[in-house]
Amino acid sequence: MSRNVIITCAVTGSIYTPTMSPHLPVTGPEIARASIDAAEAGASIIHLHARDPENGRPSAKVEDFMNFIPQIDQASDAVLNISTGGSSLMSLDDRLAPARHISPEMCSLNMGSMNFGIFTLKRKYEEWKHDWEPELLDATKNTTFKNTYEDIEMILQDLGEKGGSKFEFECYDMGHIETLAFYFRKGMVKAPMYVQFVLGVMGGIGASAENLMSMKAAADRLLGSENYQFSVLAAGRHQMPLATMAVILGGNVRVGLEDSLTVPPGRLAISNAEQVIKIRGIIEELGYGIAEPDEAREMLDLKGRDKVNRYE
Ligand code: KMH
Ligand code: ZN
Repeated sequence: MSRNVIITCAVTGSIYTPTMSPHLPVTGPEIARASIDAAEAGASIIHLHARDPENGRPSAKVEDFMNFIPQIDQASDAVLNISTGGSSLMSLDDRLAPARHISPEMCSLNMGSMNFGIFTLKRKYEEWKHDWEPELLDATKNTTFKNTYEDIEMILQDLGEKGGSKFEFECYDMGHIETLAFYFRKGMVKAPMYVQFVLGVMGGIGASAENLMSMKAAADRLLGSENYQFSVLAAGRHQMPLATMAVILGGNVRVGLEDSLTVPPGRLAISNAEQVIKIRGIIEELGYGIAEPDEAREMLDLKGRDKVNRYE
């Protein structure tokens, strides 16, 4: 039986840096344009981080988010999904400020503390556009991406229970699925859950077909297949192959320059929309359809666009 697949596009993130690709959106207008084009290409959810418009450094300032949220909202009906992960070097309070302000239909929720190593990206480059880039990459050798039980509970209560946002549960390892199951059993998380299996981040599970199968089997067992939808995000060159596997396994996909700067067979993607078009083509070739934003809203039981604070 045919079904429709949700494409999420994560347009800029906080992992890659401006030196690594001239196509990485940085300013408000660039992030807005990238998001609108990705939505037009078929993404029904846009996962958003902000950057300092002067130098591209990851930013959690509400004003930087407000330089693209209204524009995206006016030009498309895509679901806005605001990161609460920010970057592993930000404090939790800073990370949460944009989602607290916007009260989006969706936001990310990282399901455990971990080493989030991006220092190995440094070796490919000799010259940098900005001093902060190599410094930030190096700093991830000695920082923990902190997502304690207390942090998770605070986000579930503040943004979920009070704000009505639903979550993209970012699971980088098997234990993160166990933690999600713990909160589901406690009644602090309700079905339908949207679980993002994240593969290939250094410090988390590796990007392989076997690992994806194991994560899905664990989620089926611990959460119950009727209680959740899954999506797959694989870092770097693994992005398209594992997204394709996600579709075949009954799941959804996430692409975007947050997770990979390239398109197969390994050249820089010229835009986020290019990655959306690539995975959309694969999905349609396999005989599946694309979920429109309102269908994604229904599948994930979202509160609706009218309950998002976009403007102040
Ligand atoms: N950067 C991805 C590996 C978040 O924004 O909360 C995971 C992510 C985290 O998207
Ligand atoms: Zn993110």
